[in-house]
Amino acid sequence: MNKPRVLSGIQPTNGSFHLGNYLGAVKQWVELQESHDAFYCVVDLHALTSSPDPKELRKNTLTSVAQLLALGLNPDHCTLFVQSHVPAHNQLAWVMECMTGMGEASRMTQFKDKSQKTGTDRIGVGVFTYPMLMAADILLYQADQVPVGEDQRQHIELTRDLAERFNTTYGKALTIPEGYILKSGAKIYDLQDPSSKMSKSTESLSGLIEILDTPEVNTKKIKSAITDTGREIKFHTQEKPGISNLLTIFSALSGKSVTDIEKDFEGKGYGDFKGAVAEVVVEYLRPVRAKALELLDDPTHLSKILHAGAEKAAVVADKTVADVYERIGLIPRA
Ligand code: ATP
Ligand code: LTN
Repeated sequence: MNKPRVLSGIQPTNGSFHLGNYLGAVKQWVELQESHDAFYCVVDLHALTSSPDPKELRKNTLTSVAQLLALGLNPDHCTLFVQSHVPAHNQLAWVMECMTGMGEASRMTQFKDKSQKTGTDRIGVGVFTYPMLMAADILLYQADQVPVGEDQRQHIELTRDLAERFNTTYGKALTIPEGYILKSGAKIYDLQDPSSKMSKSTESLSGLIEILDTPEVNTKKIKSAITDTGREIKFHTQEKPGISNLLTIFSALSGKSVTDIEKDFEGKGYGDFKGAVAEVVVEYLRPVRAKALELLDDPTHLSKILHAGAEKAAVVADKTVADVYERIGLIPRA
């Protein structure tokens, strides 16, 4: 009963997750569901910030759930739900927005990057308030830990600041969460451009390993991954970013240490190595893809899981909202 609590979320912004999402986040979700009281959500409200087509969003939300189950989440061991099914997320988000300074919200790297790309005049306000909704997601569940990739570190820091600010002003009502960010795997890089992270919102899909892609497509992508000068299979992020990225992937999926893999490939070339990486990735993902496609054939089953998840999540979330509302001076409805 007294297990520490974890919460995390993933956006349904694409038809498939990529290997970065899995190694940076979801792999840890699967492990933590055994040792922690785990809450995981598909953050469809966050996905609205990228103005998705409604049909696509519906499809991607269910596909996200199917992938999470196929990758190993077990609804008997964790609470799996869709963010918009629990209205408390919006309720607490507004309170968080009222406690956040314009300055600190403007300093969020994700907001700065997106507003630079799109231009501040045309960017939606949702991109600006995104981190406060994320803080609400986490604080509602009194999460102790938040398993995410490296790119989310700043959002977790803001969440901690907001929780501390709330507790100092209104009394200790919110747990201060910590990021659960691994040293290895927290940042997987694009296969074609190992200086940027593997990302769903990339322009070219050729550097992205998608969980639901066919074995043929993924093999081809890995075999055409950019490699570095030299011939040695050695982990060195500065001199050999491409090979290092492939070594990280190989090691995470095979369970072998990077040093052992380097030894196995002593005297061999990049071609052999890429072939071996492709095999490990494809064999790892083969049953996942099959399971996800099978789950998608039965949307009623998925809906049942999500219904039960939302019910469980709402009990915890509503309690936090009631406490927060009372502390900040909102009177209860009679
Ligand atoms: P993307 O950048 O690929 O469009 P995202 O960052 O917008 O994805 P989500 O899909 O919500 O966001 O990410 C889910 C989880 O995957 C987060 O914990 C995030 O940190 C992690 N993640 C995303 N990309 C990578 C990556 N390249 N390496 C490691 N973790 C990643
Ligand atoms: N911003 C996160 C997704 C996210 C999240 C959360 C992660 C939304 N709410 C709560 C952890 C906890 C991202 O990965 N882009």
